[in-house]
Amino acid sequence: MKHVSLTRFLLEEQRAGRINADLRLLIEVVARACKSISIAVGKGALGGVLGDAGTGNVQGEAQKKLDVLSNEILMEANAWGGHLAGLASEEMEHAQPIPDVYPRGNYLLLFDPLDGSSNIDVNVSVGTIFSVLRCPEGVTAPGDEHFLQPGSAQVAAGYTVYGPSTVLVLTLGHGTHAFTLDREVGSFMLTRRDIAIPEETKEFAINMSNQRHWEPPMQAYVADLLAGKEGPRGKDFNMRWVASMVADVHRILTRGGIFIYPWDRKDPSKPGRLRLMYEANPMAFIVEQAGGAATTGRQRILDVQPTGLHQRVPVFLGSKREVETASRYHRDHDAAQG
Ligand code: AFP
Repeated sequence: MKHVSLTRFLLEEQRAGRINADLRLLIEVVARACKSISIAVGKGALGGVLGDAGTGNVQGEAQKKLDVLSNEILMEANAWGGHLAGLASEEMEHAQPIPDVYPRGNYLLLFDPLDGSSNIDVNVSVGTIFSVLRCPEGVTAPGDEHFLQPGSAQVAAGYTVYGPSTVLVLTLGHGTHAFTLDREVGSFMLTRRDIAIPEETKEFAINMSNQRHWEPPMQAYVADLLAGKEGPRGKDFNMRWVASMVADVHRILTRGGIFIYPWDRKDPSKPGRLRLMYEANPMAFIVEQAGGAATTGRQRILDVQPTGLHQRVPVFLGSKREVETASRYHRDHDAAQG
């Protein structure tokens, strides 16, 4: 079967009037950067890029060499194209306007250059997550505040998972589609159009080691999952946890499930681990466009009004009915609290 390339897919989206030339170029540039990251990740120990970089990021986390390299690849690829006004990254404290020497465009790009870093050295799938917003009218040198738009304002979002195969998953607001990297040709080829997540599931993804730190509705919800057929859910559930969000989300896009990183009292100042702007928002857009749902347990993630570039939110995403069930435990708990 002859697959359509990402280049042709984007051209057809432009001809259909769903994207403009600048956004098409932006997605092509990000995809090319992901190819370079895939090659670097794929070299493993032979590439001299495993292990720690000996530096820390704004999150106070040790950076892996590949974190820094992936960030540099995405920054360099996007600087000269003329399609962007600014970039923001998990690895940089503040947003960066495009340097004056280059023409500026109308889009803002946010990314987690290499999500799942703790899995790099043990050869488990990692990925790149990106989100695209419009630069506000009249702003030529965007600062952090110009990026603080709700997820519903995204014009595109995607991730690339570097696993046994390298797959770019993309939404432009008209469905969610998957492109597999053909390494011989060096092109991403359309392998799944209009992905649809099953509405029901028997599989959940959560880091159970945090269980004692969760709030009561979360404890109740997971206890009912674990009670299985004999419990209130009346069915047995399976569990998966890769600890690379891109890998867990990709499994859910492929066969359904619910992914949860809830608030926990390990560090009450942080509402969970995942960042809103370049992890939760793009993944929520992708999942909703595939017929799934994404909430904080109490509100739709895409409706959250950001207050900080690196703010965190609790994340419940995946099969629509299951996300609704998990969110209902939280709403019922809050109602009972009065
Ligand atoms: P790293 O990039 O530091 O490995 O974190 C990955 C991540 O942000 C997300 O991809 C995982 O779902 C989550 O953290 C795993 O968190 P735990 O290590 O606490 O399970």
